[in-house]
Amino acid sequence: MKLYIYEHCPFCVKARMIFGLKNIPVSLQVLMNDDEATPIGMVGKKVAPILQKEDGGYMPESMDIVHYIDTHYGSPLVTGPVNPAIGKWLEANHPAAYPLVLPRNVNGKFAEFATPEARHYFIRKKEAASGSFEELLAHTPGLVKKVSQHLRELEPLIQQSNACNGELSDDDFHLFARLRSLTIVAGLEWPTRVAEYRDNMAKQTQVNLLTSVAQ
Ligand SMILES: N[C@@H](CCC(=O)N[C@@H](CS)C(=O)NCC(=O)O)C(=O)O
Repeated sequence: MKLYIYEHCPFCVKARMIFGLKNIPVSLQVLMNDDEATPIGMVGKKVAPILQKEDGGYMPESMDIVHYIDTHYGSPLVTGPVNPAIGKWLEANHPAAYPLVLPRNVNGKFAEFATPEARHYFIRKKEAASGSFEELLAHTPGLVKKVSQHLRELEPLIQQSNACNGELSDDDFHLFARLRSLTIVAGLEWPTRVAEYRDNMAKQTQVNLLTSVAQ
């Protein structure tokens, strides 16, 4: 199977996680960020992730990919209940996390931005929607404080370092994808239990953290 991804993309992380967790071989293919033709040719829109299944068919939507792989390859692993408090935390954290992560992505040495055209495509598109990256970066100190506070609030919600609710659930895909994105931000304070969960999930899922390119 082949999984088309962007390396910075949290939705792609969710799809990558299930392959790592189940130790299922998959070939990761990074799309250039300005390549519209390839994804449109596969699923009719410019989006990642896209799974090319063993039968040759294409499947978009990260959580559809997670559930498809989980139920079709070996015994299902994602069997635990979700905790609405995790969903609420993710929602409350997004407005502060997004403007911290977004402008840092272009300096993260990701393969999808390897050409100037691909990098400029991303900057143009995202700045049109969210404002200039320079302005977003200027808000760093306040946003780092806010997200560090969010991480403190998250700590008591994490029950185990291998499954936030004690048994692997959809929450782990959404939560680890967010925490992995946040590792590109330098200067965040990570409480011990949250850091243990982040590091253990990275190991179990075989998805790299972004600490080495943190800014
Ligand atoms: N609901 C989709 C969302 C996927 C998504 O929004 N992916 C982003 C990349 S992070 C994308 O492809 N955006 C279009 C673009 O980059 O031009 C999923 O869960 O897979």
